[in-house]
Amino acid sequence: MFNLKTRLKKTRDGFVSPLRRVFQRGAHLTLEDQDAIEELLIGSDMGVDACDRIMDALKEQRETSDYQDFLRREFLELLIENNGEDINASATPRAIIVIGVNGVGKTTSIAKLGNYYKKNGKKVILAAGDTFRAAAQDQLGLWAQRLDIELIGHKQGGDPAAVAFDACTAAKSRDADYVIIDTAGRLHTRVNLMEELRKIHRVCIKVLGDDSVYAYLTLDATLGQNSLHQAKEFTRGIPTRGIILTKLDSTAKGGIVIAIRQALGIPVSFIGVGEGVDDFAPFDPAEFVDALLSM
Ligand SMILES: Nc1nc2c(ncn2[C@@H]2O[C@H](COP(=O)(O)OP(=O)(O)OP(=O)(O)O)[C@@H](O)[C@H]2O)c(=O)[nH]1
Ligand SMILES: [Mg+2]
Repeated sequence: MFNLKTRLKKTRDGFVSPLRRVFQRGAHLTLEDQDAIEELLIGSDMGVDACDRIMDALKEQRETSDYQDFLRREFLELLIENNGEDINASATPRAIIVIGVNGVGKTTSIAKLGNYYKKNGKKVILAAGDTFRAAAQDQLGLWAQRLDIELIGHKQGGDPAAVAFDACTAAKSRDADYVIIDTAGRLHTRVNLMEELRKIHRVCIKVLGDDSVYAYLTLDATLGQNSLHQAKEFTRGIPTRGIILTKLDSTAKGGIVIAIRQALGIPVSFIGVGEGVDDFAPFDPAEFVDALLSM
């Protein structure tokens, strides 16, 4: 298992350490200190609302000696409880449609998620639903082979909804727990893409029922605030249970975790902290905040 504190090094160095230095300047915060804190909070990509909330709380706080507790409490409050999925819930198979713009890490995250479920004793099937990009199926196929997980795919240019249908049907007949469906991040037009995703969703529901189909939206932590706007478009029309936040190891702006929760109202369910299949874990707010703030 990776060390989360080490993986968050960029955010710790670029955001938390400078923040700590401001708090340690003196027993009381000057106006100048407050400005510096505000600038660091905004710079972490946590969003204006979250920053305002912390600054308001800060102004009531007179002493700086317990800043560590203060930050922990404020960050955790903004992340609130994580309603991640219960992998022991009984109704299976479940279909997970992994959506998000191109390059954010969907295919890699599918391999990681499949590996995670498999390690937890679940039977998994992967579906190569990105039939648009030429190498997409091969990429997922390599992961499937390496992880010894069954892959359902058609030829390139085929109908992704047909792939999803076959995968869900296979999952049902083989008594699998999860079918995880890859999708294209880009088509000729945005409208086409959203239509295609909704069609995949409808087909899965037809085979497995309403309650057993949901999406995980993949977001790239290095893209920051910009990606949140696009995210809203993706989640329209497809029930999105959670966010898979990738590349947290590659950004100094880990505050984005807080902005996501605030802006989308969807919890971060899993985080990616590297390119390897094990560089992945369910998101635990307390563990995250502790790794961020620990000395
Ligand atoms: N550092 C780091 N790199 C990651 C992480 N997740 C994915 N990547 C890398 O991001 C790149 C893109 O990943 P893909 O999984 O191909 O992304 P995708 O969303 O499927 O891309 P398209 O299929 O083109 O839409 C690859 O080089 C991955 O290794 C992560 O958590 N950390
Ligand atoms: Mg892909």
